[in-house]
Amino acid sequence: MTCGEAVMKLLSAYGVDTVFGMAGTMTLELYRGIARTGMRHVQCRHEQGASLMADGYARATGKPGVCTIIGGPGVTNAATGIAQAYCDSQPMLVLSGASATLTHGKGWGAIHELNDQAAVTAGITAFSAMVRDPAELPELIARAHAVFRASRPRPVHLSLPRDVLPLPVEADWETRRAPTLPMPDPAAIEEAADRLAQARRPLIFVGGGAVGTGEPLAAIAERLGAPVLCTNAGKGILPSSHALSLGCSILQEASQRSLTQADVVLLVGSEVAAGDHFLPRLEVSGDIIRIDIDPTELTSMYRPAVPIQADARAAMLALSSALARRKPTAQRSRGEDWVRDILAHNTAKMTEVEKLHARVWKTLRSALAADAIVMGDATQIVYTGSFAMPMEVERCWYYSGNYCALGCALPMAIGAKIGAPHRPVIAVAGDGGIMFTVAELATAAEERLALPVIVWNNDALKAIVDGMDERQIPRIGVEPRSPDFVRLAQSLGCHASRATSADHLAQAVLQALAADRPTLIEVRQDSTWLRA
Ligand SMILES: Cc1ncc(C[n+]2csc(CCOP(=O)(O)OP(=O)(O)O)c2C)c(N)n1
Ligand SMILES: [Mg+2]
Repeated sequence: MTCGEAVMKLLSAYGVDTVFGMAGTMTLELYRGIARTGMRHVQCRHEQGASLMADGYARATGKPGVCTIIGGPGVTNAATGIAQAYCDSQPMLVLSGASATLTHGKGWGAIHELNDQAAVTAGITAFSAMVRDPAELPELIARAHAVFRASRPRPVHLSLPRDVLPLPVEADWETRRAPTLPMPDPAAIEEAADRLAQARRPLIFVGGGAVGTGEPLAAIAERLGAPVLCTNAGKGILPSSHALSLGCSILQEASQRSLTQADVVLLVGSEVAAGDHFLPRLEVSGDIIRIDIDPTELTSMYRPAVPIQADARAAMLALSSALARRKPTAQRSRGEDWVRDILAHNTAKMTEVEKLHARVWKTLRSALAADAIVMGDATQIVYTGSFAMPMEVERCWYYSGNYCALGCALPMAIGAKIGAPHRPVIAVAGDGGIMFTVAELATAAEERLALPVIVWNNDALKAIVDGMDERQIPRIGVEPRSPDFVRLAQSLGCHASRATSADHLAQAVLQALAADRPTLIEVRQDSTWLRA
């Protein structure tokens, strides 16, 4: 067995059955391993596609997304998806090739040479290692799994030099058990329960780290009568239809104000990234109780009075039972009135363009089952969607406002559809964003994915146009000429159409979800039907 085969065999034993990649001469032995294990290999058209697909796969399945890429340009191309997964705490294993060990640091001009390749991704991974000997791999891969399963998940990058991958490996490598999760300190839970029970106006704010805490979250919110705000990553943990849900409305004024009105804020599994609220910093007036698996988050600018480092689910279950033993001051009905009031204020303040966006979301919602996954790009319609697209189920709405990389939605949706083939998945991107990764439509067509890809076309990089107009800066480089999206998609092997009415859009999405290939559906912002 070569080292390349041994690595893939070990990953297979850890449960990896799909990899996203682009082969090269330096990674040939990895492909011998892929063949040997019978893994599914999804061939991207650009390594940014591979890393973003791996990210989308991780979001849809909860399992690490794996990519196999060459060193040098493969790594620099993949960097965007790796960095996004880092920002959004997603598990991802990047296996890259590398030039021969002896050439490292010499500047001899080896093919795909990248000075200190491990360092290139060090800042966007939990760890990045250059493997020098096959014998290092069982420990490094066990360490990657420990990061994915027992801490804040983040990408891991292993560089495998072209002279290491063909080396012989005699014995079979074995998997190692993942460490247990950190449990909450009982004294801190009691203190948190005391403070929450005594609060007059408690409020709860949950992020992606709170996924999986649905039942204790609802129980705590109901016991306290506390409104629940969420970030984009936390959408659906408490269903949007719950009377205490404020949804992901943190972009909106009345929701932002609520954080200055609450006397105690329970903040769970979130760094409160600026990409979710577009402010340098949210103002929070009351005492903060924070639960986070990452101790470094607990010292950030959202400084907690009670910092609890723990697995969020374990901590929320403990907090819920501690609260069941106390009589809270706040009342459920008051909390529900407060939520109604905030949501009404938010709705009254919506702009005309947001109302157009909301019309599209309403149509999409009507065509999609509750467990459908929506992958959003950095486009204005998705910013609005964070509050205008309700979600009843967690892990269904993804918009990476934090890294905010144009082009992420299509490859993420491809990865998600491959990981969760029986669930509806759609991508929503702007006319600017779709062009970054449009080549991956060919990947989706080749994989025969029933994937609707909505392109919100306003003939502009509108978010930037608005910024320039506001500051009276001439519009430079923000009105690119788009291709004919319908013909472009068709030439890449997809179905395609342009929405002519709300009904047509809903029908087109339903058809696309049952089609034999992806379908690009263009929705023009200047459509008269949107204003009808
Ligand atoms: C990789 C990358 N480059 C640049 C930007 C800056 N940027 C943010 S939004 C935006 C405009 C996007 O245009 P489009 O996709 O058409 O969406 P719209 O704002 O028009 O809805 C740009 C250029 C970015 N977010 N990501
Ligand atoms: Mg646009």
